[in-house]
Amino acid sequence: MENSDKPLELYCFGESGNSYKAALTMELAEVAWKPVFVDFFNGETRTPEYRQLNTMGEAPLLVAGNKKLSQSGAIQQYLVSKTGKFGGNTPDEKLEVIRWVLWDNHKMSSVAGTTRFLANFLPEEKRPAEVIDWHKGRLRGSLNVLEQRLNGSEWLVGEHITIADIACCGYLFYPEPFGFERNEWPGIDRWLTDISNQKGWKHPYDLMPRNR
Ligand SMILES: N[C@@H](CCC(=O)N[C@@H](CS)C(=O)NCC(=O)O)C(=O)O
Repeated sequence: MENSDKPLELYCFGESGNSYKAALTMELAEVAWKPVFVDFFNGETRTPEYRQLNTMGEAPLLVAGNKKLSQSGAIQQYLVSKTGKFGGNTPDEKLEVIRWVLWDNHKMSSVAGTTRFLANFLPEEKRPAEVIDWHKGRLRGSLNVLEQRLNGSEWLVGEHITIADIACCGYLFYPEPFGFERNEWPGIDRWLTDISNQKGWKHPYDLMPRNR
């Protein structure tokens, strides 16, 4: 790590599945870290102070010594490079891992996160029913891709858990309804159980602070 006697800091909040991917990667890799609460629901990511930390205005943000890194996929790759864990074993596996992380960030977590936000965290009178339904359709498309891959394969890539699994599960442990019911997707359901059986696994609401 950049500075081994100081724990890494992760700017995050409990409801953030994107933050969860970084937090869970550190937890499973047994990396020392501590959360710094981002008050997303009161607009902290839009403040000039936060934009100075992260010009992209998003959580998660990892601070490791002098290094500041945003984008969950980049943070995960950084952790792979520092720990040698969860990045795949062969050159082909490493490439597959990147392929699934990119797919997750674009097609899985962004859709799941947006749908969950619109359907649960917006004030009730502002929730756009048609937009939510449209996103739920997109989400089912992504869940289908994941289900197909996990039918007959224990993990997304190779024989062990990788950051690809940790990325793709980012939103799937949350309890709020957003169009994903575990019992409809047997392959995904089995895989989520296998992830939650990993040593050190914690639910997002037990891993990161929240203000609700
Ligand atoms: N692709 C980014 C997405 C990060 C993201 O969208 N984070 C949300 C919280 S889960 C956020 O901070 N959004 C602030 C905003 O959109 O204004 C990643 O994987 O880290």
